[in-house]
Parts: sequence; structure tokens; C-alpha cells
Amino acid sequence: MAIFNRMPMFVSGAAILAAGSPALAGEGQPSPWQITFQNAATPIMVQITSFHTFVTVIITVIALFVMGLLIYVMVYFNEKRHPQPSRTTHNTILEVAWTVIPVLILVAIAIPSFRLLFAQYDFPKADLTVTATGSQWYWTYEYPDHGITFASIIVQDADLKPGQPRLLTVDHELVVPVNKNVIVQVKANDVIHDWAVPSFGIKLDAVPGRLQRTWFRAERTGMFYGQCSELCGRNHAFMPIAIHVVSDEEFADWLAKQKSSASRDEAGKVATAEK
Ligand SMILES: [Cu+2]
Repeated sequence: MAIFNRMPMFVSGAAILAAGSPALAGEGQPSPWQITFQNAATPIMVQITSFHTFVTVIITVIALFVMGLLIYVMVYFNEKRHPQPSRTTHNTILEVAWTVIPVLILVAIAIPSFRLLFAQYDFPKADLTVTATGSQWYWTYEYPDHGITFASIIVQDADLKPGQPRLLTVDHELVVPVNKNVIVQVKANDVIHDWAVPSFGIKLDAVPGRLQRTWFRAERTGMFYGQCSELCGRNHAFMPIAIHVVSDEEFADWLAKQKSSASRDEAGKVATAEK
């Protein structure tokens, strides 16, 4: 029977749940059996996660309360037990309560909701500005203050090195310093794409002819992955976003290396042009 075939899956799922394995969250990328958000790597994602938990608790309490009322009514006020229905139509206290309490609940949700919204749109002073441009089907990154531009293209399965996640690894990842405010300008060349990085709490449409902005401050070093999140055509699933968060020194080294290779390319072009 199908259900028994699936038993091992249920059992291992339960075992993971019981163990409270960190695999349930995922660090910088999705993980098997993940049921929660990826671990937050920015203050905004910390805020999103706690807002989500807060609202989930409220929803759960309301759902249980309504279910309890329904069961209560079905058990104690069914036709068998109550052949003569009550003729009560108004109860002022009850009516005030079921109006005021939901209003208070909504206000309690609105306050942290707006606080989060303002935090997302309150751009700090930029330590670094990068531009992400979506094209069918890859991202181009630009560091306008450093004159660096490069395309970031998916690595095919056959070319993956050990430890590199499938469908998320790119040839040149976006490199940013840790604990620095990075402003990301997002745009598109052809159709609408979407620059999304779950552990940073970012999901922003890349719209042709329009410059959108978001920001993040990564608080840990490491690799953080995302994917284009707007259906953009045949290879929509194959234009991942990979961000390498590094220390200040590593970032300075990387910048220097990029600049020297860029000037070498320029020199090469000049040399070729002169031939
Ligand atoms: Cu896309």
C-alpha cells in the first residue's frame, strides 16, 4: 500500500523533527526537510522571522479558539440535546467584545508590521553600492564606485566542485564585505526578473526601464544563495544569485584583483586594437 511505502519518509521526518536538527532552517541555502525560513543573516531578516513567528502564534491561537467554539456548539447545542433552540438575539457585552478584541489584535499586528516596513525602506548610509541587472538568463553585477562589471552565470552540474550546491552555484559571485551597508540597485534588460535572497530578507522585482533599490547588512561571512523569483522565460530556474560575504581585508584584496585584471583586459583590448 502506498501509505506504507511512504512510511520511512514519515519516520525520518519525525526523527529530524524530534532531533530539532539545524537542517530545518538552512544556512545560506535551502536544506533537506527545511520547514522554516533559512537562518537570518541580516537584521531585516531577523525582524521578518520574528514578525512571522509572532503572527503565526496569533493565527494558531485564533484557529484553535474558533475550532473549540465549533466543537462546543456541535456537542452541547445539537438538535438532540437542545430540541428547543434559544431565542436570544442580542448580547451587548458579547457584541462589544467580538468587535473590540479583533480590532486590538489587528492593531497589535499592525505595529510590528509597519515597523518592519519602515526598516526595510529606511536606507542607511551606503558603505558600498552594487547594481544587479537581470537578463535572460543571468545576472550582471556592477560596482559603480570601483568600475567593476561582470556577469554571474550558473555552473553546470558536470562542472560543480565538491560542496558546491547544484542550481545555485555561479562562476562569479557577488562579493561584499561583512557588517557593511550595501545598497543594491536592481534593474532588468529584457523582461521582469526578481532579485531574491531568502537569508537576507530580500525579494525585489527587476523591472525593465526602472531602477529599484534595496539594502542589506550581512552579519556573517559565508556563501548566501538566492534565485530569480519572477517567471522570466525558459531558463528562469537557471539564473541563481550567489553572494560571498567576506571580511574587509578579503574584500580589499578582491577589489584590487578585479581592478588589476580589468586594467589588464583594457590593455589587452588596446593592444589588439593597435595591431
Ligand atoms: Cu529571471
